[in-house]
Amino acid sequence: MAKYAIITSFLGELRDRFCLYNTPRSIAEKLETAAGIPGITGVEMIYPYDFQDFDPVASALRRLNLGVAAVNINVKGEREFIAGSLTSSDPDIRAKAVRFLHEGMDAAAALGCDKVTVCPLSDGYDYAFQADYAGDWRRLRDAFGEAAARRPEIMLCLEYKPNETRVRSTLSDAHATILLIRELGSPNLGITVDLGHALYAGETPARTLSMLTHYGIRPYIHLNDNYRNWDWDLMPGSVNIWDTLEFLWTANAIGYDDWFTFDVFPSRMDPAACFAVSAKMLTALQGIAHTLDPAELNEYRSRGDTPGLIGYVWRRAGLLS
Ligand SMILES: [Mn+2]
Repeated sequence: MAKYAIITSFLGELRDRFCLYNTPRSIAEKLETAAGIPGITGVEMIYPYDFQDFDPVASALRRLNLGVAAVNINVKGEREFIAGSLTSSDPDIRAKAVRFLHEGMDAAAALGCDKVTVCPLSDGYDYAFQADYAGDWRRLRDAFGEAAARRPEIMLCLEYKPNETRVRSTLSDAHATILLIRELGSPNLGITVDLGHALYAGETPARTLSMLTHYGIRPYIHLNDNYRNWDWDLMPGSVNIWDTLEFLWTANAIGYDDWFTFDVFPSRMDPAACFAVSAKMLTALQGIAHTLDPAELNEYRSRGDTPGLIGYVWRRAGLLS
C-alpha cells in the first residue's frame, strides 16, 4: 500500500509573485489539518521554520499518528541566502547553509525519520558572466559531501530543479545530480525526484528513476504536474497522465517502498480538498499500474509490437475493451 504525505508549507498561507492564497496556519494547525485528510498518513516538515518549538511538534506528530516522510531543509529562505547559500563564496553565508544541513539531519534523526531533502534554489545564476560555474559546482559538491559524512545513517536527498528562484539552477537536472553523487561516492546521498521538475527539465520521469537505479542511487519521490514549461505544482496526473502512470509503474518495478509526497500548490482551492482528491487519483493510478504485467509488456516490446503495447496499456486503464 503506497504511503502519501504532504509538505507542510502547502497547508498554510501561500504566495506567488502577485497574490496571496489561503490562510496562515501554525505548524500545530497544519499537522491537525494533515491528519484529518483521508488517504494522508505523513508530512514533510520544513527545517528550520517548522522546528521553532521542537517538543510540541514531536508530540503532536505522535498524538496524530503522522509519519515524517522527510525533513525538507530550506537553504534559500534567509535574507542572506538570496545570492547563493551552499555555493556562496562568502564563507560565513556558506557555513550557515551547511549548518542548516547538519541541524536538519539532526532534526530528522530526533524524529526517527531516515532522510532529509534539500533543493538549493538560490544557488544558480541569472546573467552571462555572472557566475563562476566550476567554483559553484565545487562548493555545492563539497557542502553535500561534508553534510553526508557527518550523519551516515541519514539519507541526504538532493532535489534538482531547472530554475526558480534563480533563472538557472546549479543543481539543474537528474544527470548533473547523478554526476555529483558519483563523484562524492557517499552511500547516503540520494535524489529527490520531483515529478514536475523532471517533466519541465525535459526528462522522461520513468527513465530518470531507472537511471538512478542503474547507478545504485536511492530515490525519494515528490508528486505534482505541469505543462512542461514551468513548475506549476498542479495535482499529479492532472496533465501528464501517461508519464505519471509510467513513473508509478517504474517506481513499483524498482521496488520503491518509500513515501510519495505531494508537492502541490493549492492556489484557488481548499488545501485539504486538493490533497484528498490527489490521494484518490494516485490510488486509482496505482491500481492501473499494478495491472500492467512486466512480462506482457516485455513480450510486446520484444516483438516490436508498439500498437499492441499501447492497446494493452489502454485496455488495462479501462479505456479500450
Ligand atoms: Mn519538490
